[in-house]
Amino acid sequence: MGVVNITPDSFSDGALFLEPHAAVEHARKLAADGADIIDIGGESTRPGAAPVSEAEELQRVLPVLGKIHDLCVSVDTRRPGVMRAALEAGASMINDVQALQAPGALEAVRSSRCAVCLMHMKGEPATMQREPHYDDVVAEVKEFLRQRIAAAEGAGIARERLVVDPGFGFGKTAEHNLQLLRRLREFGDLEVPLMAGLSRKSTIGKLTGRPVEERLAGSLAMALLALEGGARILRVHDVKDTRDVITVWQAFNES
Ligand code: 8Y7
Repeated sequence: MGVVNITPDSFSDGALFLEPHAAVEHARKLAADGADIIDIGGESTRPGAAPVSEAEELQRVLPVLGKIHDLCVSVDTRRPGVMRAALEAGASMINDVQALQAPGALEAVRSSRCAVCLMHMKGEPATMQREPHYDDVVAEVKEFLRQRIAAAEGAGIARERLVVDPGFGFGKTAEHNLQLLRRLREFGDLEVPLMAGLSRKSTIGKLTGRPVEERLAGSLAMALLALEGGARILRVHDVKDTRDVITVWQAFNES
């Protein structure tokens, strides 16, 4: 999954793709580089990011979606209104960092046949990195995801449509993120495909001392570790390089 942020303040590529034309071009490049899914988002969930109105979010996402509906597009949103509009405009997947907890979100995706990513986040984006605490991060994240799978199924969303994601960096310290990565295999118990987003994240910065534009090697190491832990969708900025990691890993695993 290749990331296209249509925001003025993303930490990884802020404002690079705010113009619809630039975003479309970048999406096409990521697809050509080997992304199976393009994830587009119009709201930055970075701590301290400026809030975005629903109208503004729609205005960022829809013009881009309209020009790439030949691709498999995921829309990163927490808003039911944006989910509905995106699905109407041809989105194949909804990637919700709030796991369809907003009132009306389950209903917004139910009648579609889209895939859904249910991600774990502790707290709210603005404050989630203020001393997050867990007794057992893996058990707690897993239990949350188990409950959200049940909520989705209960609302009539077939299990076959679901993907889960532990939400690296969303209300987690570097140590929490490493613990999740070490024990990623345990998420296999949930029996839905696992997605992981570690690309360029601050844990890599913390470990290597590198600024965001120098985190490619760290991101590729994380990608390989996530694959080894059972992740089957990697949400990344550097598609071409991550593809090579996947190719090598797949060859290694051929008996
Ligand atoms: C993730 C994500 C972000 C992630 C899923 C960033 C929208 C921060 N991270 N969605 N979104 N998983 N499913 O660093 O890890 O790209 S935004």
